[in-house]
Amino acid sequence: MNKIPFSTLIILSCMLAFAACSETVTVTNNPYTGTGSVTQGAGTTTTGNLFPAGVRVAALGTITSTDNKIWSLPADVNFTNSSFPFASDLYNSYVSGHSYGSSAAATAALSSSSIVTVDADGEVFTAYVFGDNYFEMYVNGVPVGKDPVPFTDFNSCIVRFKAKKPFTVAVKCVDWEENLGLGTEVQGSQSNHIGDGGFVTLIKDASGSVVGLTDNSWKAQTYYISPISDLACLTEIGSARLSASCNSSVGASNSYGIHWPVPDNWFNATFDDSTWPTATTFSNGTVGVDNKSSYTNFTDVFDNPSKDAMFIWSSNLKLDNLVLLRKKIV
Ligand SMILES: [Ca+2]
Ligand SMILES: [Ca+2]
Ligand SMILES: [Ca+2]
Ligand SMILES: [Ca+2]
Repeated sequence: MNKIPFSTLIILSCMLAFAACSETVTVTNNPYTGTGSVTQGAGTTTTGNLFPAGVRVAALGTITSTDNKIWSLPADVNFTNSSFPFASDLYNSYVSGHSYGSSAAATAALSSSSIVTVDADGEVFTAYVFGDNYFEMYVNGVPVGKDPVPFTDFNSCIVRFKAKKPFTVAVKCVDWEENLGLGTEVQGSQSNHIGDGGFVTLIKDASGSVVGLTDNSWKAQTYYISPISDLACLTEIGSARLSASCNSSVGASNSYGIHWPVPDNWFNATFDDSTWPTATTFSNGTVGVDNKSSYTNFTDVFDNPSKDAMFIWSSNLKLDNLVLLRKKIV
């Protein structure tokens, strides 16, 4: 048998597998002029896996920036904090019987103990939620529900709370990462695939009327951007932390991350979000939910023709990995 050059073998194996051959990116050492803290390369794992049953490893870690600050990866979360309640399931393949076929079936299965009291004399509101990948929701500063599946497989949730209007919904959203600090995950032959985020909710009152939904009237601020292969691609206009000019096709083992401290009281009703950017909306196709039962079983709530909740995020669905959302429901 004739010898075949190794490079030819790689190309042949890519073609045979119908998989994309690995892309690479060169990391450029330009100066950073923004307000964040800069890290480079991978972080240190501190918790090996928050959810061992999951498809992807949902680890936690830390990383030190060039200004000598320590940052949590992918974010500080309350997943193991027993005082922060888990949301109920719309669709959760990890709990037997909880992959509901409709919002009505999921709602019918709820117990009254899942209702979190914000105002004792309030009415019961129901929020339907799909988050890519993880969320923690507050109402007037009270934790009302966290995502029971931090990374994948994709799930969806119901959050119920007793409150009085107006109330402020605040959500911490995390686009999780397998390669801590690098903002990437393994996909096919690509070891530094850049994952994306996305969050959608629709909120009904006790009578079933829609009182809130995600759209571009929400506020959205990013606190962690990664991967960045050239620090000169980042700009800021006012409080907006912009990365539209950055490479978002593939990451690298020596790419950069940008981090900002999360304000202590960001979830309270009194927090001033007036300077935050407004949320950007994204289509179902861009977020990529059209083939996910955890979304498509519930289009009666998420894609209601007259009250269509939109996927929202900060301005960069791929590179912004820790995003805080806020909206006052009146
Ligand atoms: Ca999830
Ligand atoms: Ca994701
Ligand atoms: Ca929708
Ligand atoms: Ca991402």
